[in-house]
Amino acid sequence: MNTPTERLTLAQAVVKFLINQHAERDGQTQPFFAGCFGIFGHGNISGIGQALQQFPELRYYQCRNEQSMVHTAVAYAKMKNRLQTFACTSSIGPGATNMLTGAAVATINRLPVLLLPGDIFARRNVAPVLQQLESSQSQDVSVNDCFKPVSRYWDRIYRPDQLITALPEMMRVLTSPSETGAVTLALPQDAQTEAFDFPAALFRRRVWSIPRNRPDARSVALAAEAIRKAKRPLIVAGGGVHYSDATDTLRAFVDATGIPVGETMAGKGALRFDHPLNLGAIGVTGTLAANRAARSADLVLGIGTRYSDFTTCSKTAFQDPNVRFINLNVTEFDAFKHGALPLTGDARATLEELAPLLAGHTVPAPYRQECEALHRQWEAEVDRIYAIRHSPLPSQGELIGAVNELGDPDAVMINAAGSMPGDLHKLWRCRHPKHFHLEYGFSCMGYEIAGGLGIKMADPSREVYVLVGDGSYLMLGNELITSIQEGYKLTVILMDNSGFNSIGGLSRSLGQQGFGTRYVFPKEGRLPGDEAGPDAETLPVDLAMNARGLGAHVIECRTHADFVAALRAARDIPRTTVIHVRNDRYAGVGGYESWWDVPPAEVSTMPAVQTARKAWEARRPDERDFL
Ligand SMILES: Cc1ncc(C[n+]2csc(CCOP(=O)(O)OP(=O)(O)O)c2C)c(N)n1
Ligand SMILES: [Mg+2]
Repeated sequence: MNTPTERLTLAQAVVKFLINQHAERDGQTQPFFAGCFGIFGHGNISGIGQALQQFPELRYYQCRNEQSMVHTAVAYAKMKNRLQTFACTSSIGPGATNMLTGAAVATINRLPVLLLPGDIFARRNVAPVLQQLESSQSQDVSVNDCFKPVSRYWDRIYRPDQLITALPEMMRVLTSPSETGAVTLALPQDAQTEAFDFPAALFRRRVWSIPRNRPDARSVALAAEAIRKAKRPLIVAGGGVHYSDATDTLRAFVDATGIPVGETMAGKGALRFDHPLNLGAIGVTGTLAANRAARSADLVLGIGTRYSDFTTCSKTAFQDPNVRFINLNVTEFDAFKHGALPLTGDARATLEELAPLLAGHTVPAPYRQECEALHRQWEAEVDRIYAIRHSPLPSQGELIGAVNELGDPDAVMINAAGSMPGDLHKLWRCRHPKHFHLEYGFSCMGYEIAGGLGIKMADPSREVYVLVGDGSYLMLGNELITSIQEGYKLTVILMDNSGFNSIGGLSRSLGQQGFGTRYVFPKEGRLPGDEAGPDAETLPVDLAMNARGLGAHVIECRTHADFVAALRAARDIPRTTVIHVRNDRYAGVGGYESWWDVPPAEVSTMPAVQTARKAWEARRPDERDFL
């Protein structure tokens, strides 16, 4: 039989294939790849670079840093509930390894992204090529092997015809609700340019249906029975609620059953903040309401959660001796955590199956009233923190309050690392499911601005408020330029506290006086910590000037009133705007009966460390095994 073929280079075949892949769920179909981010070098310019030039249907975007372009893709995919993403192309060597951190962000957060790092020559005769890692043990080693543990699918394509089996595997993983994450296809520089007669069918329009898998029927019946018997059930809503587009179904389930909800970092926004049974953030960065409810819950319904230590307060959150877990999760691995009754399936489909079996059932009335009272008390606490007017420098909590109350209510707020994730988890009032975008699986400093760009690209109709600390800004702020280049306006709120404040606080709690967390000059060969007080000589860093230098419109603020005015002014500025505000390093938001296991040194000559160790030893026995 004569099958029609098309003669293309390996790289052209990859690009042509990507253009023809679509994803469908609930009857809605869209191209799976919205474009390709890239930085060219000798490892991809004549391969993928040439192919992108030849096939402009896959729009190419120039970025500043390979790590940040993966962040942009990941944030885009999160905004799109994993139904769409980007490809990222890099050269070989450092361009490739720059993407490693981004790959880990994608895989840990279960968000799809396709990485196409260039690789060393397949034909080998000219080795070692520029940027090649040599190994005396094997010629089949390159830096791209480092992607293996952070990729859900990894392949190296030495010959064009290998694409015929690799590309469909890549798509299966990227569109799988349970397996998705980073996919890496390492593409040797020479092989990218080699031609082959590909079967034309490889390039047919293909639609990948994203299923809503149903859980085992008997397990659903057992779950309903357990929920009916429970006196103090609690829902832990995770990112899976969003990815499955189950927020409306969850609200109906909560309204019908009266079961209260605590939200994880990825799950926040699953319910509107003012729902009377929304207890808000749960865990280390949780509210008093959710943490109290967790402590005495006798049944926990984990929906789309990985149960990270931040959610479980390092396994101390749930203290009822007989507490049991039911996990609704599309990933079997997560569904089985905490010795749970696993309901392995799509969150929305599973809630739909569970709801009819609970018809007429509600939690005991006194429990519901208790939870509603906790919710109201928590809202009063947020009001209190929003109303603080700290001086001379404002507190972070009041600034967050201003963004929440004066910012566009349809906006998306993005953040990832530092002291803000905890404050935002507690204080941010979600008015719609996408209002709160936290990357807290990897909590990667530098995700904020690059990710903000991805959000804006995913939904240009929304305002995007990028909340970024000075440390994160310095680590990876340069995609400001890309946002200006491509006309995607961001409002960046640069919270400057002259250092790594979150780790400063952690350091103090460990008896270590903020060592290594302030931006100050060394004194007598040592970096001063908090013990130096205001005497330490600060660094001449001007981040506002830096942002201006990158092309952003910059508004500098000193007071809360300045900040309010800046937020209003920023709404009317069409270009990416950076609002620079200094805040007080010590005016933080407290913890609410939560705990996080960070062990202080077991032996030390520092008395404060010894004290911290004793306090830690007293809490450790609260950690539970759920067997
Ligand atoms: C890439 C990366 N490196 C290190 C850390 C550890 N870390 C967490 S928060 C933080 C400091 C963040 O500083 P900044 O952005 O200024 O926020 P602040 O803590 O001052 O609010 C560090 C170093 C991290 N999360 N990510
Ligand atoms: Mg800081």
